[in-house]
Formats: sequence, structure tokens, C-alpha cells
Amino acid sequence: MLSHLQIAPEVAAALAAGGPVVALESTIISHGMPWPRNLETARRVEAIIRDQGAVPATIAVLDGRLRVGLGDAELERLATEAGLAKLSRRDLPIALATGGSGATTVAATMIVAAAAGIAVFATGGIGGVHRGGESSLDISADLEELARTPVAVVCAGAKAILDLPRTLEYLETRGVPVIGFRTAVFPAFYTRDSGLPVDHRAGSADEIARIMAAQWRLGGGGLVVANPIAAAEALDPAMIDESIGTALAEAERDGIRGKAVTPYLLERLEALTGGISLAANIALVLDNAAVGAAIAVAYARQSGKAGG
Ligand code: PSU
Ligand code: MN
Repeated sequence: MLSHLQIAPEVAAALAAGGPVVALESTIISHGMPWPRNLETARRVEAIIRDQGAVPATIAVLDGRLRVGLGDAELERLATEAGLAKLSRRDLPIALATGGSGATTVAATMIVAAAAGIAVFATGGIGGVHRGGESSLDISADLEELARTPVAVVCAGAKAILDLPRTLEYLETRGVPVIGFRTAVFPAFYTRDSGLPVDHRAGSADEIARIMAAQWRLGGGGLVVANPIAAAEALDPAMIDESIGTALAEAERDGIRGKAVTPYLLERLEALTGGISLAANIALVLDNAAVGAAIAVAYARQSGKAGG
């Protein structure tokens, strides 16, 4: 796999110096948001991470290469190319061997980040157990990846298109710590409170960095760092619940299955809320980038001290 890894010079230099780097996924660009807000957001996320003193590393597979750190032309390609593949863990070997291209999900981004030596990854929301997952077995590969791959994933929880109680049960079973960043409850993406508790409320980036280090000294895998959407940007729960109900019914009616389910639901939700959900989505992604950068800075500082 390492022979397919192509790390941008700026990212490689930061990693070699033990400096802070934040990985970013590309499925959010190609399948999670519409043009042109997707490209605008991808650029703003990178700028916010730089402002906080860290180096952004957007991850994708381009022409059979695992790319870590993209230039503007590549971001634009991800934002505009029609029919770009969505790549999760099982799709990576095929893309590499056939010279394929695609956007990486949370799971695939974690794999590439870990291979490059990046400890922190910021995104919008993770995949999870879909509603009805107890019979369909539609459970995102993101959850298995969190169980095995040592990367901290900063997110605004998971969308309520999913079965959030079962998602958290699954993470507990697979030994994934779920840390609230200044919250004691798991956020539900567009809203701050799913009504479900997290394992621990962390008050600072430093505290999260210490938990990451302890997790990895224990030989553990990933961690979920749940950062709720800002109160001023959060959506009305009743409004978003209704749209989610409609989107789920449409997916059922249209017989959507497999990896098409999540992009379908995201697109329908955006349309059903008339763009309100997109504004919230962008706001929370930008905030997760800032928190991810703060954690990467804290982790790099602590690792530097620990390593002498
Ligand atoms: N949830 C969102 N926005 C997204 C995704 C999930 O709110 O863009 C994307 C992420 O890339 C995530 C993927 O890893 O969907 C999960 O897809 P699946 O359920 O097919 O594993
Ligand atoms: Mn699925």
C-alpha cells in the first residue's frame, strides 16, 4: 500500500517535523454537498486549519494513487467530476489495482490518514447503523474502521437519518471511545442533543489529546470526538425530523440500497429543507475543522514533550 501513497510535500514536511496535521475526507465534497458550495467549503476548511497553525491534508484516490494533501485543481476535480466513485475500505484495493479514482469516506480516509501517520481527522458526520439496520444489516463500514484504525475523528455526531442509539451501542461493543467536546450528550448533526450520553465530556483540546495518547498506548483504534453544532446554527428538531421521515420514505419507495443510501438521503434532505440544512452543514464542518486543528496542535505539542 505504501508504494501507492503520495503525500504532498507540505504535509510530508509537517509530519517529519512532528507538526500538527489534520486529515479531511473527500466524500463530503463529491457526494455530501452540491456544487459550488462543496468547493467553497473545502477551501474554507483548509484555510481555517492553517489559521490555527496546522496543515490540512485532504485525502482522495486519484488515478490509482492514495493522495494525502491536494492542490486547488484536485479539490476542484473532486467538487465537479460527475459520477466520481465513493470509496470505502472494500473499494480501495480495486481502485489502486485498476488505477481508479474516487472520493474517500470516513472509513477510507482513516485508513489513508493512519498510513501517512496523521492522528486527527475532521469531518461533518460519521456513518452509522441505518434505521432498520437490525434486519437490513446496513451498518456503515465507518464503525468497523473506528474500531480498528488509530485516528481521532472530529465530527458533529451522526445524522438522525441513522439509528443513533444502535450506532452508539455498536461503538461501545467495538471499543470506540465517544468523547463529547464540551458536551455530555451525543450531538445529532443538525441539532445539539440526541438525548443520548457520551462516555466522557472533555473540556479542552489538551484533554482530548491525552485521551488519544492513552488509547494508543493501550493498542486501541479510533476515537469519536463529538463537537455539537453552534447553538445559533442548529436547526429546529421538529422541522428536520419531518424532512428525515420524508427522505427515508422516498429511499424506501425508490428501492435505494448499499452505498447509494447515504448520498441519496443527504441529497433529498438538502432539497426538502430548501438549503437550510446546507447552511447548517457548512457551519458545523468549519467548526469541526477549527476544533480538529486545536486537537492536532495539542497532540503534536504533547507528543513532542513525551518524545523528548
Ligand atoms: N454523513 C454526513 N455527510 C456525509 C457522509 C455521512 O452527514 O458526507 C459520508 C461520509 O463520507 C461517510 C459516508 O463516511 O457518508 C458513509 O457512507 P455509508 O453509510 O455508505 O458507509
Ligand atoms: Mn451502508
